[in-house]
Amino acid sequence: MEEYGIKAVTARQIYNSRANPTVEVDIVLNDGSMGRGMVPSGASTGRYEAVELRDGGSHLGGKGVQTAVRNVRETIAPALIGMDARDQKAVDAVMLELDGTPDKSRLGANAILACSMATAWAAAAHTRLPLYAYLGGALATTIPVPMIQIIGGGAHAANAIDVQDFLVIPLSASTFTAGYEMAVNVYQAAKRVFAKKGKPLSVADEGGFWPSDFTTNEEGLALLTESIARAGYTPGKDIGIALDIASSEFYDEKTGRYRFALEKRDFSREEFVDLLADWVGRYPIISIEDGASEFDWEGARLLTERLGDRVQLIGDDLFTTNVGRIRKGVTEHTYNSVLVKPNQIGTITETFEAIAVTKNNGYLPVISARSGETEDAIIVHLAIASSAGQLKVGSVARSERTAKWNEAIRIEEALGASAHYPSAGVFTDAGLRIFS
Ligand code: 2PG
Ligand code: MG
Repeated sequence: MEEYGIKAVTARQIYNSRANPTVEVDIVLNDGSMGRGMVPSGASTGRYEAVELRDGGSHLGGKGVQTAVRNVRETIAPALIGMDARDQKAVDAVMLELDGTPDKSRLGANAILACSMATAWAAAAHTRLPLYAYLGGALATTIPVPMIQIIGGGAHAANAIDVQDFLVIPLSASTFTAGYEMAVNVYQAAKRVFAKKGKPLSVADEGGFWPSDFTTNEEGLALLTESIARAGYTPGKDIGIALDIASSEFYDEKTGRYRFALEKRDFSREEFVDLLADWVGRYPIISIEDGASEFDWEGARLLTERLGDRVQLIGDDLFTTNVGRIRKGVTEHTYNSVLVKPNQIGTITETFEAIAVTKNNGYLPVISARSGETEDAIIVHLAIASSAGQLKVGSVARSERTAKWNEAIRIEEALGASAHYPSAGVFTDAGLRIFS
């Protein structure tokens, strides 16, 4: 028996950071090497994401994943046993074939991804390499620039405000660890700014502050800019602001209008583009995600025409880590960046394909966690293995978030002088005029 052969596949239902069930898979190889995959889950999910299979019914609010677990045990495991764990592509291909649907709705993308992740971890353990080095090779030394949430709204804060994420990106740090420290300082400063303004302090799903008592969405921008300054940094020079508008959540497909419920205001696509451009003119915003709805390609194109030379425009719901959709974006000059979430597509192989297509077309990949997370830190390894350059994980608080950030600190230390941290170069090398 070959030592790298898959010997056992075990699946179970565990729970994520939002107390929802999710799939966990352990894969053991003949030599005893073990890998574990734990699947994350979104709240503001895109319509075109691969299907997360949930049991339905009344038990656990219908969110159980026992069907997906059973699919691993009964259908996937028998097919994977005996396969070479080092052949990630073959393992993923077998699962795609077993599933046979374009959206992985038969077996569930959660069942498939857990096995795909576990295979990668097990093979890395077998080769005695850290996962990033196993997947990426000796030259995979780029530590990603972090995009870190300070205020969490939208679907992650019961829609207390409409905009979902107010984030910071360090621009003047020369290492990941130093950049991360800057974000930590901003987080602590934001805590003081909230207190000074008499705002109650609680946290949203990804560890950022919950926007209680806000009267406008713009208030989040003002508060964040003030927090950056209070932490001792120059907004726009040391630290840039990123927004995830997650606008699909408040876009009305029938009327084609964007509605800020908090402000009781709604906008045509042109007006919404105007609003975002106005914000970019008045705040140090260098990145905007889902500034247009996943159903509004024209709005996304308009936004790109308007801001695409100086702001990173990320498609999350619009692209759903789907190569076909990313290619459509490129052809139609829509956005200039892609949010990459393994569970939007369902295998490690397809995740890497999405990153490759993104880069080959001159778009910027941003590897991302989900709002419902686990202690698994695989996305850090995927970001480094693929030299993606950027990573979005949520805030600097809560252990499912720090599990990732702390792993990046460790890897930067382990790589020592070989570590490459692109800092603001990730944007300027792509031709974005973020400092003008
Ligand atoms: C997003 C993610 C992470 P969710 O929209 O980018 O912030 O949220 O996982 O809920 O889709
Ligand atoms: Mg998003």
